[in-house]
Amino acid sequence: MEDEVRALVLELFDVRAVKFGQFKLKSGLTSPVYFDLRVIVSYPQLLNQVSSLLYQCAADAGVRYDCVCGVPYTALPLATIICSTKNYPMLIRRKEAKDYGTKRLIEGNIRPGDKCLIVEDVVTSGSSVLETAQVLQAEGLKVTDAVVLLDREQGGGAKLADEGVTLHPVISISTLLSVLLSAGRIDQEMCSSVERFVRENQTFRAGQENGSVVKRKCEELSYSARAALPGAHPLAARLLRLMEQKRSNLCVSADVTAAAELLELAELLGPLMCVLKTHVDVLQDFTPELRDRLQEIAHKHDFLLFEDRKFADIGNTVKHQYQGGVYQISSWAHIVNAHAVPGPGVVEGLRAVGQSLGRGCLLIAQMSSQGSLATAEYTQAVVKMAESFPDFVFGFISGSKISSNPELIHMTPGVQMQSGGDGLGQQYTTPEEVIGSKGSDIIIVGRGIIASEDRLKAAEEYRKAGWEAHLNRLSASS
Ligand code: 5BU
Repeated sequence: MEDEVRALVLELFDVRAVKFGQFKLKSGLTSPVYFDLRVIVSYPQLLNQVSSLLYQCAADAGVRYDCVCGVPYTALPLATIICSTKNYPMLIRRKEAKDYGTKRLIEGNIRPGDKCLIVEDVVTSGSSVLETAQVLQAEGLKVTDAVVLLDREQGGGAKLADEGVTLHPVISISTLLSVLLSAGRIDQEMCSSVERFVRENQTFRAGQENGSVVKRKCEELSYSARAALPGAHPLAARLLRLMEQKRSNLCVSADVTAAAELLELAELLGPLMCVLKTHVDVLQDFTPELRDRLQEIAHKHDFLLFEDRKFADIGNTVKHQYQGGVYQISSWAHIVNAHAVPGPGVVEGLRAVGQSLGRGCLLIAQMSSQGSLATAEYTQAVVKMAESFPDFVFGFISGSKISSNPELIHMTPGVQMQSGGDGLGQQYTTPEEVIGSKGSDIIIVGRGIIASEDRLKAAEEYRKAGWEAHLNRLSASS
């Protein structure tokens, strides 16, 4: 297969499926190499050649399977050719977020218990393959192997192995570089620059500690390191910086009904929190002066204001709800949140108002309440939606870390010192669990503080618990 791989690398270079230069990636990073394998559909022979090598790669590794599924979209024609020439049944994974909930996620004849081989064009972090594997597994299929044309060797193989999926690459980036270098298509300088990029942009690695395999996510960075990432939203960067300075990942949910009490809380707890979360529509005496005072106190104690409005309408309506009405939320709240249920229009409407004001939005990917209808597929679709609005969406409301992108912030409600519930569906998890085990960034605490006799003391206890859990997580990953 070696000669065939060599010939294929040169061909991919010649049709510009592999490019060298300076490319801005979705993550905000600038990469010296870029793979655009979509172009191969224009070259039927190349398409056949790639498919045949993918099939051969699985065969050489002794992988046995009953059906094949390509990761949408570039790998779809590759999986089709393998299935049609080698006589395997194919499954198609739907990717359209708008279809979640109403249409099947997998098309084709699913026979639970069958083993499905995943086909992919390029693997970086492994998350697309993993998502497809999880959707297939949710339908009762077994997924243990994936074949990929090109492995960027940035940690995807290790991440997938960690999840029980073995990755079989036809071409690794090191092979690609050495073939192109020896054929004179790139020079040593370019080769070294790509090697450095790969080394410095690892997304996952597994290490040995005390004889047991310990998972280490390389994105386990301090808040200030995350603030300095090139793709961080300015509001996220500001929040991460102030969290580090104040040693606080505590968001206080000030669910009170009197304006004076809200201001009192903001003043009292200001030094301890990074965010003050409000529900202004439960106040019986909201006034424009309250807005101004809140902003002054937020400025004085350096925290952000988050109106937990949970927008969930069409773009045009949320635009008015955000900007106008009695509360004029966009004029004072640094952060708002939105349900993804209406589709991307809800974010587009909010962004039209908030982006120029430097505001940011969190998408609600999971809720803390019992019986929440947010399924794993829904949450995945929300992550995708967030990724498509990096200039406005800077994170999630979720129970745990749902995106490995360190530029995105996870905030978790339903936090109290003791786990349990409130009798109305709320479910509580402890700060240690939320930050330490679930990998979230910020704890949102309401009644744990507000219903306490000594609010200041309670807030300090939550701040300390959240901060220590963060420090422990950092030291466990270093
Ligand atoms: P609690 O008193 O800590 O239970 O208050 C939690 C706050 O977080 C409250 O304002 C809720 O409206 C808010 N919240 C939540 O509890 N769960 C969710 O999934 C979301 C918001 Br989204």
